[in-house]
Amino acid sequence: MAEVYKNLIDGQWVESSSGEVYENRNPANWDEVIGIFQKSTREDVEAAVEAAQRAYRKWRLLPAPKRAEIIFKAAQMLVERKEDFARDETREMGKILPETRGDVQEAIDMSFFIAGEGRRLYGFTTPSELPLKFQMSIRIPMGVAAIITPWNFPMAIPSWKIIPALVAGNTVVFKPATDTPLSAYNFVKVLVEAGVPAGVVNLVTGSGAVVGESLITHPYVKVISFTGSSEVGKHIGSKGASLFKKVSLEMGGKNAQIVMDDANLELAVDGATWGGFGTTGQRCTATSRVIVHKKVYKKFLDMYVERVKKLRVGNGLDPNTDVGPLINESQLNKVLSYIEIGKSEGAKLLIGGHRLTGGEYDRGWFVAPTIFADVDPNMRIAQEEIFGPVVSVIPADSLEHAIEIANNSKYGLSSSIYTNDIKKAFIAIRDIYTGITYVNAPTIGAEVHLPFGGVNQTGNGHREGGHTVIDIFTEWKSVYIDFSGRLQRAQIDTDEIVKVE
Ligand code: UN1
Repeated sequence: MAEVYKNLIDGQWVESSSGEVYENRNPANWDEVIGIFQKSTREDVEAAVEAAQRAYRKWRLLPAPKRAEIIFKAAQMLVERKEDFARDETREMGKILPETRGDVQEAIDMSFFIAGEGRRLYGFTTPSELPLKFQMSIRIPMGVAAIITPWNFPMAIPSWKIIPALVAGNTVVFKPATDTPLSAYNFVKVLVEAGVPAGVVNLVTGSGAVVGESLITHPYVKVISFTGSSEVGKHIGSKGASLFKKVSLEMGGKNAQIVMDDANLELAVDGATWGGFGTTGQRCTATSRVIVHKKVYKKFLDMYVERVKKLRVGNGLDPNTDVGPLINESQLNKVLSYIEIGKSEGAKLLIGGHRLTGGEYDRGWFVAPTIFADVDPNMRIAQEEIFGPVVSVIPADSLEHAIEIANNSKYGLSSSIYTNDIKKAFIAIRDIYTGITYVNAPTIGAEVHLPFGGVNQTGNGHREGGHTVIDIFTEWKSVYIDFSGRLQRAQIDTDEIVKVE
């Protein structure tokens, strides 16, 4: 019998008021039940938000370096449990072990990095226009943060949000993706064992429609941080705006890798293979368009197909596997339907293009790595996020043309250029409109201490990662301290200034 996992509310592991549960199954082998999780209700969310609101009163007053010490301890515990957590993650999410180790590592990196922020959380001072007056701007925490996360980075992405929220002095109600609740449980359990007090972090599993919706609309929730589809993000953004909540959204991508005629083609193929098919293409940073200079187009395609042919698809726990399954049946159907769309649009299918069947494949959601060539930049497969192992290759006449194609997107998360010409690299950095640009590296692989996020419909102006994430979870308060002993009027008593020695 699979283990039953509970919600965490006010420091207690509790069942949902619904009395209902759901099964979490392995996408590489759906006979395997990973665990049984709570199908939570509005009442559960209310209890969690109220607990977080109560806990906030004390947590915000604990000095930030002390809050950070707890996070530092959690980071050390994550290091100790990395291997077990990676295995759990591969079983529930499907991506290969080296990648799930990387996912846990990203949570470790974020925790150590933001634990350091506990002794910074910098504000600033600035001179006054009036004499004998001091002024500064400081950061203040906000209250209860609602954290809603996707299944593709089930420990890293929650850490990007929960850790800075806590160090900044907020309390948290966390709703993880229904497909990956075990990694959420593992992460939260570490926080509790590291010493995060009761009510400061609450975990409520269940659907977006019930749990997510009641969370984002709750009056006590001050800030919402969401990563997921642009469709859901649009809903959360507009709902949050109508309720005057701060909302940070991190959504889709249609990331392009440009390959110039002077590029190291071996390296460019490495990049397009890892960027396109790592995580089975299920990253918001995944390379889903490769824009290749016409002079090397044919050669690049030959080399790319040869390389992708060698990718071994299978269970992510098998050390021989390069590419795991898709997360669930609906993603499988979505990817297969985009492959049909590509064919009917007239793109040239070079490799893959079908579901894998036979043997272990029949028990999971496996699709062959797929490359379309001769893709027109306006085709749907070049415009819409597929979130699977499907790459569209597009020819370009020049650097300017390649950049124009790269920018022809409603998204704008990541991008990359392969070139050995420093001028071309800097022009690409200047002119590609995305939140991230790589030079001679794939579109995936952001590190936690740089701002992470995108332009256009990828985001709404916030940046996770880096010190910039602190802006999401704090408000600025400007403080003016007049020590002149008299009334001084800003903008009015301008002559007074002249009189002062
Ligand atoms: C995502 O794609 O949803 O930069 C997050 C990367 C990872 C994070 C990806 N560090 O590819």
